Amino acid sequence: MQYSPVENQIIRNQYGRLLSRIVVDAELTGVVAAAVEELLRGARSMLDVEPAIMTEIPKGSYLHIRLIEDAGYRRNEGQRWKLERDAFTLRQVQTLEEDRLQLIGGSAAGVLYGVFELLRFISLGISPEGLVIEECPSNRLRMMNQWDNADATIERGYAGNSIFYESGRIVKDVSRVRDYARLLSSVGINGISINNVNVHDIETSFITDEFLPDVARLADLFRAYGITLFLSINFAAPITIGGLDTADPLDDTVRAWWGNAVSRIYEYIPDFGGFLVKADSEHRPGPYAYGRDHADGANMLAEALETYGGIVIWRCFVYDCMQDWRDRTTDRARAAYEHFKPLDGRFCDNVILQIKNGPMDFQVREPVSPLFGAMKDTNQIIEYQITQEYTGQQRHLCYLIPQWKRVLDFDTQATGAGSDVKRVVSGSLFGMKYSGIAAVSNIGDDENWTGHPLAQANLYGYGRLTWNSDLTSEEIAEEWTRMTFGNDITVVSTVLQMLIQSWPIYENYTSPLGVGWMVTPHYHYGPDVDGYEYSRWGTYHFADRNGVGVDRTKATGTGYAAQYFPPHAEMYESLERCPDELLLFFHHVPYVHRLQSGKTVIQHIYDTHFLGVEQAEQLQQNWAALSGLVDTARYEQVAGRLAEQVEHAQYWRDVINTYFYRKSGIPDVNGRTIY
Ligand code: GCW
Repeated sequence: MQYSPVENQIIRNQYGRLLSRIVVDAELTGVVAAAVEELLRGARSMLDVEPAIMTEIPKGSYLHIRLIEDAGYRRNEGQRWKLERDAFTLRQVQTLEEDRLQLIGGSAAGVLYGVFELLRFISLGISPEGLVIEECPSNRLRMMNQWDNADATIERGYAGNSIFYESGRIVKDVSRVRDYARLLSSVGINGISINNVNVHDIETSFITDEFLPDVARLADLFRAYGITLFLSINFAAPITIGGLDTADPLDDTVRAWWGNAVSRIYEYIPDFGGFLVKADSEHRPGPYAYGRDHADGANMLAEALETYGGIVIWRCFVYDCMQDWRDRTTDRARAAYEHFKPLDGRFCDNVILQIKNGPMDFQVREPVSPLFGAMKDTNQIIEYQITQEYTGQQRHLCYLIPQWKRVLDFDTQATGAGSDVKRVVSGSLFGMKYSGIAAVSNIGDDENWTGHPLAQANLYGYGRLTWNSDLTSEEIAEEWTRMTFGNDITVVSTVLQMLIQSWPIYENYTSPLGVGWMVTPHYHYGPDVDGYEYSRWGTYHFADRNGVGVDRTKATGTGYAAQYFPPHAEMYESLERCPDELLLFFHHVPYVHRLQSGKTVIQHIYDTHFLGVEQAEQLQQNWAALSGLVDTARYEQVAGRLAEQVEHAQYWRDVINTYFYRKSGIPDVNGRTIY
């Protein structure tokens, strides 16, 4: 959204002609007004034209914006999450008399998305000649989750403080939030929950008259960009702020309390999206305290919201966080499936389960959650983490789109071949009413939004992938790079390559072969191999002098592997067929176990850790070669982060290698320095 001036004269003239006159066949209010304003901003800046907005069709070249079926959508609020309403077409119509670019949106939001597509094309230098684009998003709900707290801190935030809050209140000056809404809508995001899923004291009151006027201000702002506002709620709110002595979901007074709370919210925000709920997870209150289950809890809220078209998004990140490390029968990876699979079919229509990727947490490498595909009668969406909690905290470069794509492309085999996760979450596999993707945001009030300037690619890419799950990681990275740094071929190819290589590089020098963790407890940044080994969090690697890894087989381990459909269950169960990259997630093996790659586990650990550091150094050198080709401010920011990454990768390498050398006593065959 820099809208840098277009350098290619042909492209500039073509679009300059078309955009000098814009006919808008729709009321210039709300989302359409925001779309047109954005278009003007882009046209001025990229093409140096001042478009004339007209209602009559002119002669010659022009852009024609039309909105079809908006009335229908407005009449029926239930249509809000329909895919078709976000669709748009963009095509050039050339005859002897006219040269027209035509943008037709299926709703005001469709017009907005079409405008952003057009701006993207201009900025990427894609000619309007013969353009025929028909776009409809892959997913209905394209959600952003803020983990922002009212005190302006952000849980797992690595880019400064919150742009939403200051000193316990919603900010007065919302200009930054408006820019954020623009950013999000430019990549098709259509829902946002504005507060942390860990709902603390102040945020519990967001659903009261004290805060609702302010929440409504934000809802107004997001609405103008086609984004629906949600709140995370505290399941114990009836006690904490309602003065009741229970939050039992089957208690009539509790149900009435939520009914009132919800009707009050809709007085302020008529198109309020609904609630995001973290319950019975990491000490958050929930239905278990009353002997009820997650369906009871979610359905109670769903019934309150139903009259208004609201929905409940209920998180499946439920596990025993007070586990005894000596208890080898409990397995955190199994937890979500065990808690939720038996409830399939019991949730109201307007409940959606939000399933975290992966089954443990947001580690650098995990298998896909076996819950995908396992619930045929339940709305479900996947949860990604854009903020890099376990992937370098925006100090290390880690482009996450390839990781997310692997998950979306995973064939669960739930109904035979072709049961990809992307079809589960898009709702097409089981014909679900609600479906989609959610992710935890990576932005804060840093001037560049994401701390690491290149981490913006993850925010951008998340939206693009969610809009169109068939885009490749490379396509997304290239779009972002060119729109961010211009079309210089050296810059584009270097940044593109850096992004694409970054996730495997990060994996190389951190925890090996899918075993995960080995991070400093609580902070999750640096290496601490045994940091969580004897803790209550259920995150162990079981390294001893002979071997390492978690036995999750059915035959001898925790049985987790059996949660998958065949043939995955058998593949993960088998020591020979389990993919190397996940070996230690599924098996406990001797250090001398030979991987499919031919290397022993211990040699693989040494090799990848030495290699990872060399690769990080290479990233630094590649970037250094762009000195003078990228503006100084961004050049230096990235260079600074890469220097830290290299130093820190060396630290990871030495800690991990030394740990395993000391445990195993097996030297590196190449005799490199291990301490
Ligand atoms: O990964 C863990 C984080 C917590 C987070 C939790 C969750 C919001 O360390 O900070 O809490 O996941 O997803 O609920």
